[in-house]
Amino acid sequence: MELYTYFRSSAAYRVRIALNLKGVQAEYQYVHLLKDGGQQHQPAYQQLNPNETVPTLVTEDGAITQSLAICEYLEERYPNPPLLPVHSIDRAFVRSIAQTIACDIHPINNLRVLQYLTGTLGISEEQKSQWYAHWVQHGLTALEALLTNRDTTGLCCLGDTPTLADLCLIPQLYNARRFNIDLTPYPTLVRIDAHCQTLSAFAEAAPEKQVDAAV
Ligand SMILES: N[C@@H](CCC(=O)N[C@@H](CS)C(=O)NCC(=O)O)C(=O)O
Repeated sequence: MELYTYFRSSAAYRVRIALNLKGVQAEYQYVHLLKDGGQQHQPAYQQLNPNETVPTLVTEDGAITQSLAICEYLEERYPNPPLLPVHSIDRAFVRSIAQTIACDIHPINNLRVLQYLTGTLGISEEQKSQWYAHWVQHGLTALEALLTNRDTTGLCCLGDTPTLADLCLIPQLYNARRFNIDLTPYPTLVRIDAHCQTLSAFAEAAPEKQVDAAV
């Protein structure tokens, strides 16, 4: 298998954690999102992923785009350890956390959206930061409320073992820190992040640990 990845991509970071947790080997192919005008726009990569985003996982069964679809594929092909809990209500909760991040927070703060705001629409860097902060704070506030004082919240978003929810949360917090967002209002999220960082599957997937971080 091959994973097309970029060290700072939070969507690729989710998949790197999933692969590590499941102990599945994949050869990393690096797509630099800024170099050469963005290597995600090059024709060869565009053929693989017409959406021009990372990650893409190339499997023996074909190429898969979209990080959540990739994680669900890995879950079905390599069920142990599971990324989703047993009970339907718990599975729905885990997916709701994952989708709050992957569908609501991340897409409007993605690189190309921020580039469109500052480039095509001509807003200032300060306004861009305001946009980012507004939407990420809105999303993190919702997540904190969903996870605080809930009896299923443990060391992780659901219980004490990582699920798809944590795979999405930890990269999103990395991204928020990179944009200098104050995380003090989100003590539950910060606590879960601190725990997950102690797990090698998460630590090894971190942006600064990636080969392309040094390039
Ligand atoms: N919903 C997609 C999002 C993928 C995505 O937006 N990836 C970003 C990096 S985190 C990207 O490749 N951006 C390229 C760009 O904005 O030009 C997924 O979960 O895979």
